[in-house]
Amino acid sequence: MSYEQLLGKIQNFQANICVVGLGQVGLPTALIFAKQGYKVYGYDINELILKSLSNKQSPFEEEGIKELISQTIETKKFEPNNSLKECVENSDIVIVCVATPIIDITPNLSFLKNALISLSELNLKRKLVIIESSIPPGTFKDFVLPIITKNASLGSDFWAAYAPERLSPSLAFSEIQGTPRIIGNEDEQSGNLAKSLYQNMVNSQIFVTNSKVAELSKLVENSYRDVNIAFANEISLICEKYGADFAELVTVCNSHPRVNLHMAGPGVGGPCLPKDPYLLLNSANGDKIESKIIIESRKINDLMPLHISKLVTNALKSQRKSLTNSTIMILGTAYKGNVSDTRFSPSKEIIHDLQQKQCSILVYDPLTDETFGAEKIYNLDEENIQKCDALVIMADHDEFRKINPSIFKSMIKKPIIVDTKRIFNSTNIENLDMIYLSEGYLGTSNLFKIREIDS
Ligand code: SAJ
Repeated sequence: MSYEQLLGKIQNFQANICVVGLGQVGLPTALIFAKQGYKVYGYDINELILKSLSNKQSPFEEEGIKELISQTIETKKFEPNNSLKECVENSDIVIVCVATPIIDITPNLSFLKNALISLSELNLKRKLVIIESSIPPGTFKDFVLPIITKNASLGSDFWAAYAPERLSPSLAFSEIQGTPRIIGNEDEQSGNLAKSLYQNMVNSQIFVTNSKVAELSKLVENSYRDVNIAFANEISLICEKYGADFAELVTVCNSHPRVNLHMAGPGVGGPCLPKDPYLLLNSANGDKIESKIIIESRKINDLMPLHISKLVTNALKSQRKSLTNSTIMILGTAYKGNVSDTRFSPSKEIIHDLQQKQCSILVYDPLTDETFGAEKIYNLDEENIQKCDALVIMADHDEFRKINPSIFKSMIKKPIIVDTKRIFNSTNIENLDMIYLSEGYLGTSNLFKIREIDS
Protein backbone atom coordinates (compact mmCIF):
# COMPACT_ATOMS: atom_id res chain seq x y z
CA MET A 1 0.00 0.00 0.00
CA SER A 2 1.32 3.46 -0.84
CA TYR A 3 1.50 6.37 1.59
CA GLU A 4 -1.39 8.05 -0.26
CA GLN A 5 -3.54 4.93 -0.07
CA LEU A 6 -2.97 4.56 3.68
CA LEU A 7 -3.68 8.25 4.21
CA GLY A 8 -6.96 7.87 2.31
CA LYS A 9 -7.95 4.80 4.33
CA ILE A 10 -7.26 6.64 7.59
CA GLN A 11 -9.19 9.72 6.53
CA ASN A 12 -12.19 7.63 5.44
CA PHE A 13 -12.27 5.48 8.62
CA GLN A 14 -11.42 2.43 6.50
CA ALA A 15 -8.08 1.63 8.09
CA ASN A 16 -7.97 -1.29 10.50
CA ILE A 17 -6.25 -0.75 13.84
CA CYS A 18 -4.56 -3.16 16.23
CA VAL A 19 -4.19 -1.89 19.82
CA VAL A 20 -1.50 -3.72 21.80
CA GLY A 21 -2.08 -3.46 25.57
CA LEU A 22 -5.70 -3.11 26.74
CA GLY A 23 -5.13 -1.32 30.04
CA GLN A 24 -6.56 1.98 31.21
CA VAL A 25 -5.12 3.75 28.18
CA GLY A 26 -5.26 1.10 25.45
CA LEU A 27 -8.81 -0.10 26.00
CA PRO A 28 -10.53 3.32 26.01
CA THR A 29 -8.40 4.26 22.98
CA ALA A 30 -9.43 1.10 21.12
CA LEU A 31 -13.08 1.65 21.99
CA ILE A 32 -13.14 5.25 20.81
CA PHE A 33 -11.51 4.36 17.49
CA ALA A 34 -14.07 1.54 17.13
CA LYS A 35 -16.92 3.93 17.94
CA GLN A 36 -15.63 6.34 15.31
CA GLY A 37 -16.01 3.59 12.71
CA TYR A 38 -12.56 1.99 12.47
CA LYS A 39 -12.29 -1.79 12.77
CA VAL A 40 -10.18 -2.34 15.90
CA TYR A 41 -8.43 -5.54 17.02
CA GLY A 42 -7.51 -5.54 20.70
CA TYR A 43 -4.56 -7.62 21.88
CA ASP A 44 -3.19 -8.14 25.38
CA ILE A 45 -0.79 -10.73 26.82
CA ASN A 46 -3.19 -11.05 29.77
CA GLU A 47 -5.77 -13.68 28.78
CA LEU A 48 -8.04 -12.63 31.67
CA ILE A 49 -8.48 -9.19 30.15
CA LEU A 50 -9.38 -10.72 26.78
CA LYS A 51 -11.76 -13.14 28.45
CA SER A 52 -13.61 -10.44 30.36
CA LEU A 53 -13.88 -8.35 27.18
CA SER A 54 -15.27 -11.31 25.24
CA ASN A 55 -17.93 -11.51 27.95
CA LYS A 56 -18.55 -7.78 27.35
CA GLN A 57 -17.19 -6.96 30.80
CA SER A 58 -14.65 -4.25 31.52
CA PRO A 59 -11.50 -5.26 33.40
CA PHE A 60 -11.67 -1.91 35.29
CA GLU A 61 -14.10 0.87 36.18
CA GLU A 62 -14.50 3.79 33.82
CA GLU A 63 -17.62 5.85 33.23
CA GLY A 64 -19.52 4.50 30.20
CA ILE A 65 -17.02 1.75 29.37
CA LYS A 66 -19.31 -1.27 29.71
CA GLU A 67 -21.85 0.20 27.28
CA LEU A 68 -19.13 1.01 24.77
CA ILE A 69 -17.62 -2.49 25.01
CA SER A 70 -21.05 -4.08 24.36
CA GLN A 71 -21.88 -1.68 21.57
CA THR A 72 -18.58 -2.03 19.68
CA ILE A 73 -18.40 -5.81 20.08
CA GLU A 74 -21.98 -6.18 18.86
CA THR A 75 -21.32 -4.01 15.80
CA LYS A 76 -18.12 -6.07 15.27
CA LYS A 77 -16.06 -2.89 15.24
CA PHE A 78 -14.06 -4.06 18.26
CA GLU A 79 -12.61 -7.56 18.40
CA PRO A 80 -10.54 -8.77 21.37
CA ASN A 81 -8.14 -11.36 19.96
CA ASN A 82 -5.37 -13.42 21.57
CA SER A 83 -3.29 -13.78 18.41
CA LEU A 84 -1.00 -10.80 17.89
CA LYS A 85 -0.12 -12.19 14.47
CA GLU A 86 -3.76 -12.22 13.37
CA CYS A 87 -4.39 -8.74 14.81
CA VAL A 88 -1.36 -7.26 13.03
CA GLU A 89 -1.94 -9.06 9.74
CA ASN A 90 -5.49 -7.69 9.64
CA SER A 91 -4.44 -4.13 10.50
CA ASP A 92 -2.98 -1.09 8.79
CA ILE A 93 -2.09 0.64 12.05
CA VAL A 94 -0.60 -0.78 15.26
CA ILE A 95 -0.90 1.31 18.44
CA VAL A 96 1.23 0.24 21.41
CA CYS A 97 -0.16 1.15 24.86
CA VAL A 98 1.82 -1.08 27.22
CA ALA A 99 2.93 -0.05 30.70
CA THR A 100 6.36 1.47 31.27
CA PRO A 101 6.71 1.24 35.06
CA ILE A 102 9.71 1.91 37.27
CA ILE A 103 11.53 -0.50 39.56
CA ASP A 104 12.56 1.57 42.56
CA ILE A 105 13.48 4.71 40.57
CA THR A 106 14.75 3.07 37.37
CA PRO A 107 12.60 2.81 34.22
CA ASN A 108 11.59 -0.72 33.32
CA LEU A 109 10.96 -0.90 29.59
CA SER A 110 10.64 -4.68 29.48
CA PHE A 111 6.93 -4.72 28.54
CA LEU A 112 7.60 -2.28 25.73
CA LYS A 113 10.65 -4.21 24.57
CA ASN A 114 8.77 -7.52 24.53
CA ALA A 115 5.87 -6.01 22.62
CA LEU A 116 8.24 -4.45 20.08
CA ILE A 117 10.23 -7.65 19.62
CA SER A 118 6.99 -9.58 19.00
CA LEU A 119 5.93 -6.95 16.49
CA SER A 120 9.31 -6.95 14.76
CA GLU A 121 8.89 -10.67 14.08
CA LEU A 122 5.69 -9.92 12.15
CA ASN A 123 5.30 -8.20 8.84
CA LEU A 124 5.02 -4.47 9.51
CA LYS A 125 5.53 -3.44 5.91
CA ARG A 126 3.28 -0.60 4.72
CA LYS A 127 1.84 -0.22 8.24
CA LEU A 128 1.88 2.70 10.68
CA VAL A 129 3.20 1.91 14.18
CA ILE A 130 2.30 4.37 16.95
CA ILE A 131 3.66 4.30 20.50
CA GLU A 132 1.43 5.87 23.20
CA SER A 133 3.28 4.62 26.31
CA SER A 134 5.23 7.18 28.40
CA ILE A 135 8.92 6.72 27.59
CA PRO A 136 12.26 8.28 28.63
CA PRO A 137 13.56 10.95 26.24
CA GLY A 138 15.33 9.43 23.23
CA THR A 139 13.51 6.09 23.52
CA PHE A 140 11.51 6.40 20.31
CA LYS A 141 14.58 7.04 18.16
CA ASP A 142 17.21 4.99 20.00
CA PHE A 143 15.17 2.04 21.34
CA VAL A 144 11.81 1.71 19.54
CA LEU A 145 12.93 2.32 15.96
CA PRO A 146 16.02 0.06 16.08
CA ILE A 147 13.83 -2.87 17.22
CA ILE A 148 10.99 -2.47 14.76
CA THR A 149 13.20 -1.55 11.80
CA LYS A 150 14.85 -4.96 11.98
CA ASN A 151 13.35 -6.08 8.68
CA ALA A 152 12.19 -2.79 7.27
CA SER A 153 13.22 0.83 6.98
CA LEU A 154 11.28 3.81 8.28
CA GLY A 155 9.51 5.91 5.67
CA SER A 156 10.02 3.61 2.69
CA ASP A 157 8.78 0.28 4.13
CA PHE A 158 6.67 1.38 7.05
CA TRP A 159 5.83 4.41 9.19
CA ALA A 160 6.11 5.13 12.92
CA ALA A 161 5.23 7.95 15.32
CA TYR A 162 5.07 8.72 19.02
CA ALA A 163 1.75 10.03 20.36
CA PRO A 164 1.75 10.08 24.17
CA GLU A 165 -1.58 9.49 25.91
CA ARG A 166 -2.75 12.31 28.20
CA LEU A 167 -5.82 10.87 29.87
CA SER A 168 -6.73 10.90 33.51
CA PRO A 169 -8.39 7.67 34.78
CA SER A 170 -12.16 8.11 35.29
CA LEU A 171 -12.20 10.81 32.60
CA ALA A 172 -10.70 8.63 29.87
CA PHE A 173 -13.26 9.13 27.13
CA SER A 174 -13.72 12.87 27.50
CA GLU A 175 -9.96 13.45 27.86
CA ILE A 176 -8.90 11.26 24.92
CA GLN A 177 -11.22 13.25 22.69
CA GLY A 178 -11.04 16.64 24.34
CA THR A 179 -7.35 17.09 25.16
CA PRO A 180 -4.95 18.43 22.50
CA ARG A 181 -2.67 15.72 21.14
CA ILE A 182 1.10 15.84 20.66
CA ILE A 183 2.61 13.79 17.84
CA GLY A 184 6.33 13.21 17.57
CA ASN A 185 7.88 11.85 14.41
CA GLU A 186 11.20 11.40 12.70
CA ASP A 187 9.88 11.58 9.11
CA GLU A 188 7.22 13.77 7.60
CA GLN A 189 4.99 11.02 6.20
CA SER A 190 4.67 9.28 9.57
CA GLY A 191 3.72 12.59 11.21
CA ASN A 192 1.06 13.25 8.55
CA LEU A 193 -0.44 9.76 8.85
CA ALA A 194 -0.59 9.90 12.66
CA LYS A 195 -2.02 13.41 12.56
CA SER A 196 -4.83 12.39 10.22
CA LEU A 197 -5.65 9.42 12.44
CA TYR A 198 -5.89 11.45 15.66
CA GLN A 199 -7.73 14.23 13.83
CA ASN A 200 -10.54 11.74 13.33
CA MET A 201 -10.74 11.12 17.07
CA VAL A 202 -9.66 14.29 18.89
CA ASN A 203 -11.90 17.37 18.94
CA SER A 204 -8.97 19.55 19.78
CA GLN A 205 -5.64 20.78 18.52
CA ILE A 206 -2.98 18.38 17.20
CA PHE A 207 0.65 19.46 17.52
CA VAL A 208 3.22 17.73 15.32
CA THR A 209 6.81 17.94 16.51
CA ASN A 210 9.89 15.74 16.69
CA SER A 211 9.89 12.61 18.84
CA LYS A 212 12.12 14.05 21.58
CA VAL A 213 9.86 17.04 22.22
CA ALA A 214 6.84 14.74 22.27
CA GLU A 215 8.53 12.38 24.76
CA LEU A 216 9.60 15.29 26.94
CA SER A 217 6.17 16.94 26.79
CA LYS A 218 4.48 13.98 28.43
CA LEU A 219 7.04 13.66 31.20
CA VAL A 220 7.31 17.38 31.82
CA GLU A 221 3.54 17.77 32.18
CA ASN A 222 3.40 15.19 34.92
CA SER A 223 6.58 16.45 36.59
CA TYR A 224 5.14 19.96 36.51
CA ARG A 225 2.11 18.70 38.42
CA ASP A 226 4.23 16.69 40.84
CA VAL A 227 6.48 19.67 41.60
CA ASN A 228 3.49 21.97 42.06
CA ILE A 229 1.81 19.51 44.42
CA ALA A 230 5.08 19.24 46.38
CA PHE A 231 5.14 23.03 46.70
CA ALA A 232 1.55 22.97 47.99
CA ASN A 233 2.42 20.16 50.41
CA GLU A 234 5.41 22.06 51.75
CA ILE A 235 3.36 25.24 52.15
CA SER A 236 0.74 23.21 54.04
CA LEU A 237 3.44 22.15 56.53
CA ILE A 238 4.50 25.78 56.89
CA CYS A 239 0.84 26.68 57.57
CA GLU A 240 0.81 24.13 60.39
CA LYS A 241 3.79 25.87 62.00
CA TYR A 242 2.09 29.27 61.76
CA GLY A 243 -1.34 27.99 62.78
CA ALA A 244 -2.82 29.13 59.46
CA ASP A 245 -5.40 27.31 57.39
CA PHE A 246 -3.87 26.14 54.09
CA ALA A 247 -7.26 25.90 52.33
CA GLU A 248 -8.02 29.52 53.15
CA LEU A 249 -4.55 30.50 51.99
CA VAL A 250 -5.11 28.79 48.63
CA THR A 251 -8.37 30.65 48.12
CA VAL A 252 -6.84 34.03 48.75
CA CYS A 253 -3.55 33.38 46.90
CA ASN A 254 -5.35 32.01 43.85
CA SER A 255 -7.33 35.23 43.56
CA HIS A 256 -4.11 36.62 42.06
CA PRO A 257 -4.33 36.35 38.27
CA ARG A 258 -0.93 34.68 37.92
CA VAL A 259 -0.95 32.31 40.89
CA ASN A 260 -2.33 28.76 40.81
CA LEU A 261 -1.49 26.97 44.05
CA HIS A 262 -2.33 23.26 43.85
CA MET A 263 -4.03 21.34 46.65
CA ALA A 264 -1.95 19.74 49.35
CA GLY A 265 -2.77 16.11 50.05
CA PRO A 266 -1.77 12.87 51.75
CA GLY A 267 0.84 12.13 49.08
CA VAL A 268 0.89 11.62 45.34
CA GLY A 269 -0.32 8.31 43.96
CA GLY A 270 -1.45 6.79 40.69
CA PRO A 271 0.27 5.14 37.78
CA CYS A 272 1.86 8.31 36.38
CA LEU A 273 2.96 11.11 38.71
CA PRO A 274 5.14 9.04 41.07
CA LYS A 275 6.89 7.52 38.03
CA ASP A 276 7.16 10.02 35.18
CA PRO A 277 9.66 12.36 36.91
CA TYR A 278 12.07 9.40 37.03
CA LEU A 279 11.47 8.61 33.35
CA LEU A 280 12.35 12.24 32.64
CA LEU A 281 15.68 11.95 34.45
CA ASN A 282 16.80 8.65 32.86
CA SER A 283 17.51 9.06 29.17
CA ALA A 284 17.15 6.16 26.75
CA ASN A 285 20.92 5.80 26.39
CA GLY A 286 21.37 5.41 30.15
CA ASP A 287 22.42 8.99 31.01
CA LYS A 288 21.24 10.19 34.41
CA ILE A 289 20.03 13.78 34.28
CA GLU A 290 20.23 15.91 37.43
CA SER A 291 17.36 18.00 38.72
CA LYS A 292 17.24 19.21 42.31
CA ILE A 293 13.68 20.49 42.18
CA ILE A 294 12.20 17.33 40.66
CA ILE A 295 13.97 14.98 43.07
CA GLU A 296 13.20 17.12 46.14
CA SER A 297 9.55 17.32 45.08
CA ARG A 298 9.34 13.54 44.86
CA LYS A 299 10.81 13.32 48.36
CA ILE A 300 8.36 15.86 49.80
CA ASN A 301 5.39 14.08 48.25
CA ASP A 302 6.66 10.70 49.45
CA LEU A 303 6.87 12.01 53.02
CA MET A 304 3.25 13.12 53.19
CA PRO A 305 1.64 9.76 54.10
CA LEU A 306 3.79 9.53 57.23
CA HIS A 307 2.95 13.11 58.10
CA ILE A 308 -0.77 12.26 57.96
CA SER A 309 -0.18 9.18 60.04
CA LYS A 310 1.54 11.38 62.62
CA LEU A 311 -1.38 13.82 62.64
CA VAL A 312 -3.70 10.91 63.42
CA THR A 313 -1.58 9.45 66.21
CA ASN A 314 -0.90 12.87 67.78
CA ALA A 315 -4.61 13.63 67.77
CA LEU A 316 -5.33 10.30 69.47
CA LYS A 317 -2.64 10.96 72.06
CA SER A 318 -4.06 14.46 72.68
CA GLN A 319 -7.30 12.71 73.66
CA ARG A 320 -5.35 10.32 75.89
CA LYS A 321 -6.29 7.37 73.72
CA SER A 322 -3.77 4.57 73.60
CA LEU A 323 -2.79 3.64 70.05
CA THR A 324 -3.05 -0.08 70.81
CA ASN A 325 -6.72 0.23 71.68
CA SER A 326 -7.59 2.66 68.91
CA THR A 327 -9.57 1.86 65.80
CA ILE A 328 -9.11 4.09 62.78
CA MET A 329 -11.33 4.13 59.76
CA ILE A 330 -9.75 4.97 56.41
CA LEU A 331 -12.17 6.34 53.81
CA GLY A 332 -10.64 5.56 50.43
CA THR A 333 -7.88 3.21 49.32
CA ALA A 334 -8.04 4.49 45.72
CA TYR A 335 -5.21 6.85 44.83
CA LYS A 336 -7.62 9.74 44.16
CA GLY A 337 -11.30 10.58 44.01
CA ASN A 338 -13.75 8.66 41.80
CA VAL A 339 -11.24 6.06 40.60
CA SER A 340 -10.94 2.39 41.57
CA ASP A 341 -7.20 2.40 40.85
CA THR A 342 -5.05 1.88 43.96
CA ARG A 343 -1.58 1.93 42.38
CA PHE A 344 0.90 3.90 44.51
CA SER A 345 -2.02 4.96 46.72
CA PRO A 346 -0.80 6.90 49.80
CA SER A 347 -3.41 4.94 51.81
CA LYS A 348 -1.15 1.89 51.67
CA GLU A 349 1.68 3.53 53.60
CA ILE A 350 -0.63 5.18 56.12
CA ILE A 351 -2.42 1.89 56.84
CA HIS A 352 0.88 0.02 57.26
CA ASP A 353 2.34 2.71 59.50
CA LEU A 354 -0.73 2.83 61.76
CA GLN A 355 -0.86 -0.96 61.91
CA GLN A 356 2.77 -1.01 62.96
CA LYS A 357 1.78 1.32 65.77
CA GLN A 358 -0.73 -1.36 66.82
CA CYS A 359 -3.86 0.55 65.75
CA SER A 360 -6.76 -1.44 64.31
CA ILE A 361 -7.71 -0.26 60.83
CA LEU A 362 -11.05 -0.46 59.04
CA VAL A 363 -11.30 0.64 55.42
CA TYR A 364 -14.29 1.78 53.44
CA ASP A 365 -14.02 2.36 49.71
CA PRO A 366 -17.11 1.71 47.58
CA LEU A 367 -15.00 1.74 44.39
CA THR A 368 -12.38 -0.90 45.16
CA ASP A 369 -11.90 -4.07 47.22
CA GLU A 370 -8.25 -3.25 47.96
CA THR A 371 -7.73 -3.02 51.73
CA PHE A 372 -3.90 -3.03 51.98
CA GLY A 373 -4.20 -5.60 54.75
CA ALA A 374 -6.85 -3.77 56.79
CA GLU A 375 -10.39 -4.91 57.52
CA LYS A 376 -12.95 -3.95 54.90
CA ILE A 377 -16.33 -2.56 55.92
CA TYR A 378 -19.22 -2.28 53.50
CA ASN A 379 -21.15 0.72 54.78
CA LEU A 380 -20.96 3.65 57.16
CA ASP A 381 -23.73 2.52 59.48
CA GLU A 382 -23.76 3.36 63.18
CA GLU A 383 -22.38 -0.03 64.17
CA ASN A 384 -19.22 0.53 62.15
CA ILE A 385 -18.81 4.18 63.11
CA GLN A 386 -19.23 3.40 66.81
CA LYS A 387 -16.13 1.20 66.68
CA CYS A 388 -13.88 4.07 65.60
CA ASP A 389 -11.75 6.59 67.44
CA ALA A 390 -10.64 8.45 64.33
CA LEU A 391 -11.56 8.75 60.70
CA VAL A 392 -9.14 9.58 57.87
CA ILE A 393 -10.50 10.74 54.52
CA MET A 394 -8.01 9.73 51.85
CA ALA A 395 -9.95 10.02 48.57
CA ASP A 396 -12.43 12.67 47.50
CA HIS A 397 -14.99 10.30 45.97
CA ASP A 398 -18.29 12.03 45.17
CA GLU A 399 -19.99 9.56 47.52
CA PHE A 400 -17.86 10.79 50.43
CA ARG A 401 -18.72 14.41 49.68
CA LYS A 402 -22.40 13.57 50.21
CA ILE A 403 -21.80 12.32 53.77
CA ASN A 404 -23.46 14.32 56.54
CA PRO A 405 -20.61 14.59 59.07
CA SER A 406 -23.04 14.48 62.00
CA ILE A 407 -23.15 10.67 61.51
CA PHE A 408 -19.67 10.58 63.05
CA LYS A 409 -21.01 11.87 66.35
CA SER A 410 -21.55 8.24 67.35
CA MET A 411 -17.80 7.61 67.42
CA ILE A 412 -16.16 6.63 70.69
CA LYS A 413 -15.55 9.75 72.84
CA LYS A 414 -14.63 12.92 70.94
CA PRO A 415 -14.54 12.11 67.22
CA ILE A 416 -11.31 12.87 65.33
CA ILE A 417 -11.66 13.60 61.61
CA VAL A 418 -8.49 13.88 59.53
CA ASP A 419 -9.68 15.19 56.20
CA THR A 420 -6.72 15.09 53.81
CA LYS A 421 -8.94 16.13 50.89
CA ARG A 422 -10.80 18.96 52.60
CA ILE A 423 -14.19 17.54 51.65
CA PHE A 424 -15.79 18.90 54.83
CA ASN A 425 -15.98 22.42 56.13
CA SER A 426 -13.72 22.73 59.18
CA THR A 427 -16.08 25.09 61.04
CA ASN A 428 -19.07 22.77 60.53
CA ILE A 429 -17.13 19.87 62.00
CA GLU A 430 -15.80 21.88 64.92
CA ASN A 431 -19.32 23.16 65.64
CA LEU A 432 -20.32 19.51 66.01
CA ASP A 433 -17.69 19.29 68.77
CA MET A 434 -15.38 17.08 66.74
CA ILE A 435 -11.64 17.45 66.18
CA TYR A 436 -10.94 18.43 62.59
CA LEU A 437 -7.44 18.16 61.13
CA SER A 438 -5.80 18.18 57.73
CA GLU A 439 -2.33 18.78 56.31
CA GLY A 440 -2.16 22.55 56.69
CA TYR A 441 -4.84 22.76 59.38
CA LEU A 442 -4.36 21.71 62.98
CA GLY A 443 -7.71 22.98 64.19
CA THR A 444 -8.41 25.90 66.45
CA SER A 445 -8.88 24.25 69.81
CA ASN A 446 -6.25 21.52 69.53
CA LEU A 447 -3.47 23.34 67.79
CA PHE A 448 -1.20 23.78 70.80
CA LYS A 449 -1.78 20.37 72.30
CA ILE A 450 -0.99 18.66 69.04
CA ARG A 451 2.05 20.84 68.44
CA GLU A 452 3.43 19.97 71.85
CA ILE A 453 3.11 16.25 71.24
CA ASP A 454 4.78 16.68 67.87
CA SER A 455 7.86 18.48 69.20
N1 SAJ B 1 -3.02 15.51 43.86
C1 SAJ B 1 -2.72 16.36 44.92
N2 SAJ B 1 -2.97 17.70 44.78
C2 SAJ B 1 -3.49 18.22 43.62
C3 SAJ B 1 -3.77 17.35 42.55
C4 SAJ B 1 -3.52 16.00 42.70
O1 SAJ B 1 -2.25 15.94 45.97
O2 SAJ B 1 -3.69 19.45 43.57
C5 SAJ B 1 -2.72 14.07 43.98
C6 SAJ B 1 -3.92 13.15 43.73
O3 SAJ B 1 -4.66 12.96 44.90
C7 SAJ B 1 -3.23 11.87 43.27
C8 SAJ B 1 -2.03 12.38 42.50
O4 SAJ B 1 -1.84 13.71 42.92
O5 SAJ B 1 -2.77 11.13 44.37
C9 SAJ B 1 -2.16 12.30 41.01
O6 SAJ B 1 -3.42 12.78 40.59
P1 SAJ B 1 -3.62 13.68 39.28
O7 SAJ B 1 -5.07 13.89 39.08
O8 SAJ B 1 -2.77 14.88 39.35
O9 SAJ B 1 -2.97 12.81 38.14
P2 SAJ B 1 -3.25 11.38 37.47
O10 SAJ B 1 -2.04 10.53 37.76
O11 SAJ B 1 -4.58 10.82 37.78
O12 SAJ B 1 -3.23 11.79 35.93
C10 SAJ B 1 -2.10 12.50 35.44
C11 SAJ B 1 -2.62 13.68 34.64
N3 SAJ B 1 -1.54 14.63 34.36
C12 SAJ B 1 -1.65 15.94 34.61
O13 SAJ B 1 -2.63 16.44 35.11
C13 SAJ B 1 -0.48 16.77 34.21
C14 SAJ B 1 -3.24 13.19 33.35
O14 SAJ B 1 -3.60 14.26 32.51
C15 SAJ B 1 -2.23 12.29 32.64
O15 SAJ B 1 -2.72 11.82 31.42
C16 SAJ B 1 -1.95 11.11 33.52
O16 SAJ B 1 -1.30 11.63 34.69
C17 SAJ B 1 -1.03 10.15 32.82
O17 SAJ B 1 -1.52 9.12 32.32
O18 SAJ B 1 0.16 10.44 32.66
